[in-house]
Amino acid sequence: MRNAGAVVAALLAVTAPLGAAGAEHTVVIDAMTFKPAVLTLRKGDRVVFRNQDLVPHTATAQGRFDSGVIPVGASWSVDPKTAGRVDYVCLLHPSMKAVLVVR
Ligand SMILES: [Cu+2]
Repeated sequence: MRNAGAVVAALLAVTAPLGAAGAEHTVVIDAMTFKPAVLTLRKGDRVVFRNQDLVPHTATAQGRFDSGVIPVGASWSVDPKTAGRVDYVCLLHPSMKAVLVVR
């Protein structure tokens, strides 16, 4: 593909962190599972939830964050500001559970 380099550059520009703040982590949602099931990050890092499954999902931590419905092929991000263990689920499929460990 002639324009592959330009496409990659554009994608990097979109996903690069703003400013000198935190790193960016990705949680892939696929096969009714959050991967990784446990993700450790630092305060201010960004977590991008990318729905690569065949059905919509949410990433919801009561009292902390709620993505709302993430359509198939879409993503949503959050920047946890306080340290601690954050258990989250998919509201549409309560058996889907995972954890963010914010240091
Ligand atoms: Cu779900």
